[in-house]
Amino acid sequence: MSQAPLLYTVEDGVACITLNRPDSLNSFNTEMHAEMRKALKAVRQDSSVRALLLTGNGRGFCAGQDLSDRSVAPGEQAPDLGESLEKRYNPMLRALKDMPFPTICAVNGVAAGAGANIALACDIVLAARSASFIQAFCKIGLIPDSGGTWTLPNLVGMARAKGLAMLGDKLTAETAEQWGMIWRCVDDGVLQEEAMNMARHLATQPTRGLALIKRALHASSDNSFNEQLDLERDLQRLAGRTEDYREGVSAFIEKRRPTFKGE
Ligand code: T3D
Repeated sequence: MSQAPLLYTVEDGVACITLNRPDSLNSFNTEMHAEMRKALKAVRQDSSVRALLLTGNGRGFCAGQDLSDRSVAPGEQAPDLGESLEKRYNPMLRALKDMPFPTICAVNGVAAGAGANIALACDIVLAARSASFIQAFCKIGLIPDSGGTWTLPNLVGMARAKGLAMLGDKLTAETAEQWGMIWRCVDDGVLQEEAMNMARHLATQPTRGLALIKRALHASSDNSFNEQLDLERDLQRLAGRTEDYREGVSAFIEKRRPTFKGE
């Protein structure tokens, strides 16, 4: 029996998706895309989930598209990659980006092609010290997808985004941290524990407030300062009406630890 291309668990308010095709560095084939779609739908519909952890099995995080599905014999028509993005990658990236709670990526090894940009689409990226990020697209004549052409300049600036995208060089996790591309790089042996601890912590925090933080930060690159002030006004109004805000203030006044319900 072939192994499941993706593992999915929910515990302590944390949904964990593990990419599980280690022999091909967890590259995406059609079956894995289908499983990912199902898992992201399940995460979104499970009201007990307040954080998502994404990671990979084996020595790689994800090597992007499975290229063994992409070789074209002479005379054969090339696959429509636009359709592939429209049907598979873009919905996945939108679903990840729009999760109404924090998404954490534990990059356990090389993250290449779409794999790099899927990781970088998560809210908080922790990487093993031995991990690396490669915008491998240019080496096979493609452009960075899975949001890379938006995410990279936003995270590291245009000069570095162009260098990464056009040279396709390997960026170590340590440099990624120094450049502000990821939150933190940690020793390999503690990556999964640290990522899970962070996910468990976030799953006990004011979930609706965290979702509003994401909305505000995501909107910032399209907004002027004045527009962003207006958005902050609107979102703070919503945050101020949550049960968790009430609880946060009460706990502060009563000098006790708050118990947030994500409501
Ligand atoms: O097509 C569309 O739908 C459009 C969307 C495109 C999105 C994309 O992601 S395009 C970019 C696709 N990805 C790549 O170009 C990366 C290809 N892989 C690599 O460059 C290297 O494997 C790595 C730099 C990631 C790692 O190198 P290394 O030396 O550590 O490992 P390796 O020996 O190359 O790979 C280990 C195995 O995984 C190997 O299989 P084998 O020889 O042990 O049987 C290799 O073939 C396999 N593998 C790695 N990446 C892929 C892959 N198999 C299929 N597809 C892959 N992407």
